[in-house]
Amino acid sequence: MSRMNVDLNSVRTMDTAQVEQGIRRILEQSLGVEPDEATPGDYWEALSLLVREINLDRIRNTRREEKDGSVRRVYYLSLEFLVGRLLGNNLHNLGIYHQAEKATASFGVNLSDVLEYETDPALGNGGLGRLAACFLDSLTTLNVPAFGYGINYRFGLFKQGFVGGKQVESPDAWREDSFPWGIEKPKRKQVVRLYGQVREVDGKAYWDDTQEVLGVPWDLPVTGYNTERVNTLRLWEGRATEGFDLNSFDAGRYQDSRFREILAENISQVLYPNDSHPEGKELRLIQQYFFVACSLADLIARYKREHEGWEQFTSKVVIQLNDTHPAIAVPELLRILMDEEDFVFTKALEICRSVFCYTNHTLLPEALETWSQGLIARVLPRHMQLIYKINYHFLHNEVEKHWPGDHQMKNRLSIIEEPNNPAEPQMVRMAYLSVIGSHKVNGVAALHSSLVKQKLFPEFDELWPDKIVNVTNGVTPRRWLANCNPELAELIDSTLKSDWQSDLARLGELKVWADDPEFQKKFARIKRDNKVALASVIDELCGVKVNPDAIFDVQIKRLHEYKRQQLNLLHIMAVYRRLLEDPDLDVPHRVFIFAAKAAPGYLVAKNIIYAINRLADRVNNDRRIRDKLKVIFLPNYRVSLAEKIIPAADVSEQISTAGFEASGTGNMKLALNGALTIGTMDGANVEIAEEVGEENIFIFGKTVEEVSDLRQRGYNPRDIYQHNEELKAVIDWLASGDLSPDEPDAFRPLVESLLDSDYFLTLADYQSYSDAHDRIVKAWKAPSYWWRMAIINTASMGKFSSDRSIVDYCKTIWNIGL
Ligand code: NBY
Repeated sequence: MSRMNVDLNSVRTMDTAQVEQGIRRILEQSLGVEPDEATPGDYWEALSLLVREINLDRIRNTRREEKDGSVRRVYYLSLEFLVGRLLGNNLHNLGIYHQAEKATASFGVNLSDVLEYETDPALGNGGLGRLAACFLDSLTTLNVPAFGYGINYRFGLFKQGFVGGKQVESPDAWREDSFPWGIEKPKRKQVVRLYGQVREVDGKAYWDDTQEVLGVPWDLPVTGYNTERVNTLRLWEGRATEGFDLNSFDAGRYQDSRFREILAENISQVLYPNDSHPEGKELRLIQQYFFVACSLADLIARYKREHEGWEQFTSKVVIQLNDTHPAIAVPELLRILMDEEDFVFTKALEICRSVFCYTNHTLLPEALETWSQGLIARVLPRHMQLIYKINYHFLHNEVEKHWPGDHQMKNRLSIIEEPNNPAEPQMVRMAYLSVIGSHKVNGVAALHSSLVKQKLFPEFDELWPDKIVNVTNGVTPRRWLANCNPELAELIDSTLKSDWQSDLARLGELKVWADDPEFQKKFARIKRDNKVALASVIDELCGVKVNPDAIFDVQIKRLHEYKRQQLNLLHIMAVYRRLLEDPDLDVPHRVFIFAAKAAPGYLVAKNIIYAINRLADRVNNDRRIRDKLKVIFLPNYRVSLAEKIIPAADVSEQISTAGFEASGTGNMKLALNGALTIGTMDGANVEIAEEVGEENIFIFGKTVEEVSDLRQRGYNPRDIYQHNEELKAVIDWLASGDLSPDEPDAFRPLVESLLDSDYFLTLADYQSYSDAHDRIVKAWKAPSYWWRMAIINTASMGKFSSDRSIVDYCKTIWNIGL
């Protein structure tokens, strides 16, 4: 194969011998090992380097084709990208998975073992980071020119282990393993300025006396399915500027000269491990500004290489802000336009507003980012001035025009939040800055977007009725079905004979097979194979043997009180009690599987993990219940573990308090793989129920309206506790210390949170949840009924492809024709 102009067809038609030759060449010439001495890890590296060569050729083609500047590019700014392992995904996308399988087999190694050698880069917390990765996959697949911009953290999200059932965190130094996907691009480095002060001369602002740090990009090629395009994920790494600052060193200001180095080396060290509570630390603000400043400078330089003048900027560039984490981009672009490019304020703001758009992922008040005015003014003095300027313009022109003379409204909508107590600092509301600086704001599921309009930003929605829109999340069917569940993918291929991977709506054609006994048998067989595979993972990681014929009931997501793993826990305790009371109870065997990381500072969440682990220990070793119940908490949940759990799930727990889960995306992945959902009417569950039909999902619990009514009437969890015998018994048991004899008060934080406030209405939804589980048991007992439902679930997930989400973004937000 020629090294230039590698098109997809010439890659796809590579035969096994060519892949084999490629592996041999790299083993011998790059890694210096003989094939018969190579370890599976060496094979992983050789195959990855081979794919990297192909990708690099193809990325050059993409760049060549875009040179004429005719396209509008999407820039997706996100502090998190949970890309997952890349080799298997790339082999699938390039259409050479089977050749690679045969080639490795010819060396006597198994490709799926080889793939396990790849580190799983955990450059994100949860759904928000994984969504960004699915979107890059779909942007590329849909042939949309796009860049992802983020940070190349040295330490990803911590590794989770359990010691005596308690979560312990250890650093994830993922880059210390070999990682052939990232390519350093020193020529594209940027200088970022911090601190200093602003001088004004003749009405022009000069930001001086700054500390400088370097941002060096690492590029990860992003391949798509069945497309020539290769997009780029560009991740910035902080470095000290070259050499010491001798001036300040000579002057004896050693501290100062070291300062830049220390600062620079820390910027990209570690991902903050919170998935809902923003960390108000100076370093976090610096991380945000650092990657925003590098990315904007980089995309402006690209624009200038392709275009003369600024006229076309707004038609060639669109910048999506993934939550408010990159919101400082608004004043940064304003600063560049005004201070460096001599635009007047109103024109500069207009440009900002036509390129930025903002995605909101949460309604939780404590999750909305604010920064103290004093901190921004110290770290980014010019930006603080510009935020005031935006705010003044917004309040005194736009708000004043719509609500003349209404001072209360100005206070309500001000970017600057006045403290209740004058001793407290003024806070900058990043969400307001993002709304005011963008042309579109979107929520991530229909229900969530309507709550964004009604509860979070009602005044903005009145002022700008077309600004807030919905784009329901989606997941890439390549990673989350084709790659993680190859047997099911094959069954679908052979049944449909159409390209469902690039048009997921095609899955709908499976519905006619839902009642077919032969098809059901095949579908059920695949699920069982996947459960056998997961059972061996469980044995390996937890030392517990589980029965693959049991119901595998899974709850996999970050640990948070609003996601209500504690509700699941209470119900399992009740099931266990029922079995102890009557060990002959005619119920199917059940395995409840959890996987979740808790933010290191979130004590109640950690307490819930500890309780589940303690219960698991008790249940799994109790001979009396004869294996009818097992409880598993898999450690260190991450993308690669999700890929093993999801294909093996029978039941998907999506049980958040209504109104709190913005969308959820695990719910989509699980249903796509034929798991039945037990869920509340929250986030995208509402749309999943709509797609699969009410009879194919187990809905329970209070709706958003009922939640707010109950709160208004005054909710007292103790009333429910007193009146529900089973619930009272399990909570008393939890409080008794029986599960933790060495530490009788161990579960007090959890018990107190349930009985004293129960902010997330766990007790209020308990009975309805338990009843829904009874319906699941009943359905499981009628296999033809169960598999019919499972097949309909898979068949109905067409809407939840991230390809559909990206088409929606293109149409309603980015104004990109496809
Ligand atoms: O975004 C999640 C939502 O909870 C989920 O419902 C939705 O499906 C998903 C994609 O839209 N949000 C999320 O994952 N958020 C975070 O991970 C996160 C991370 C950092 C911070 C806040 C939230 N932070 O403030 O530092």
